[in-house]
Amino acid sequence: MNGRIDIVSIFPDYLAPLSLSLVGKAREQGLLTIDVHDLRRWTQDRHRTVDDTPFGGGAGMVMRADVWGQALDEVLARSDGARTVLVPTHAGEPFTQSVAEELALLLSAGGELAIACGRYEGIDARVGEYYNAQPEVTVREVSIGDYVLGGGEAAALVITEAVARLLPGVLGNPDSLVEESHGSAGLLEYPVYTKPQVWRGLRVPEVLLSGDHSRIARWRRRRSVDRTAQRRQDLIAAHGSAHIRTARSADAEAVAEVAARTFALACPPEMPAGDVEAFVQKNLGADSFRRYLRDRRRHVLVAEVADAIVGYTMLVRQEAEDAHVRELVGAASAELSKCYVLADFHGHAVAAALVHQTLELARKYGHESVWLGVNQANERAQRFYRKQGFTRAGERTFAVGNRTEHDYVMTRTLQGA
Ligand code: JBK
Repeated sequence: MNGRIDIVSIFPDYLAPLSLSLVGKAREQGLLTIDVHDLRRWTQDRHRTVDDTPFGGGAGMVMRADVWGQALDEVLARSDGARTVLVPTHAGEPFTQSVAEELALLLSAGGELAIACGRYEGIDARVGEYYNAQPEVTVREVSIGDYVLGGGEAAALVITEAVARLLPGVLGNPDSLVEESHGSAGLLEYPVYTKPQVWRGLRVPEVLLSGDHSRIARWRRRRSVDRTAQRRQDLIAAHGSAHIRTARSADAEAVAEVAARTFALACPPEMPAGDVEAFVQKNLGADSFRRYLRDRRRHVLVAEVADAIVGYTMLVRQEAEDAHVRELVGAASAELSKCYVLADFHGHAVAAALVHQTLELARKYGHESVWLGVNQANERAQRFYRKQGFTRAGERTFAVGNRTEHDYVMTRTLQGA
């Protein structure tokens, strides 16, 4: 059924863009009816007054309940059944995609949406209270964002566009709706590219030209998750805890990428970048991980957020090669050889969940303890491992390039791990 939106404003011309583009086309095709009304039509006095000074004092003016009452009585009488009155206001509940979906559902079921655009300091609060108490009328105060506007009109444009494009038949290609509501839900979009392949010396990422659809999907997911983590930590938190699982051979590239991005974080700041890079190339490339993943004495766990790998651990279940370490930790100790989490996911309990599962695994394999080496300069990591129950057992040296790095050896017994 065809939806209907009535918008009431003292600046009806402000809503003129609703004749353009997607919404304009939907109206032309009869998929949606939008009527814009001038609030002053319902004023009684010669000056067509819509506002007055606030009771209790204070700056600015408040829109009068009697004028709004006349307007909404008439507008809401045009339909029966379910009606929602939206009042865009800075003080409203967040207007989100899920609110847009609810409203689209209301409209496609033949319900009516009225949008009351306030100006000045807002509308007398009794208006919302009164209409919300009417049977089959719901009043919702909504905010499109945490910034100050001059009135509700710009918000009404935003809301109308967000709702209209969800109505059946409005979008030419409903695939984009399906994509929005599935896998990528709650993540920001990945970056997109089109021709030309090289523009001002900038190339389109090679993977997008590869024709390898699963690699492309993984790359896009990775970029979505990275962007979301960089720009919207709130959305990452809403995804809940990371999912921990054993890595499989197909994960080698993704784990290597996390390794390359995190290894430098664990190195002392004065270490030459070339040494870090060479170490990553030699020990942390996709080929190394393919080898690690085949090695039965090694066990790699990965942490995923929204299906992208954001951290990993590697448990090495063999006696320590370094005789000095072997003496410190004993022969029955397994090595937590790697524990890395992308910087944007620190503080999300990802590392703690990884370590917990890794210790659990070592215990199941029958090890008495787990040991690790951590750079003496990396206090953040030491603090983290202490919190996970590791204590300092001694020191060791460790070669990266031509430099000798000084590590602490930390251990944790597995009783009750
Ligand atoms: C704001 O919907 N809003 O977000 C809104 C409506 C009217 C005035 C405002 O300042 N933010």
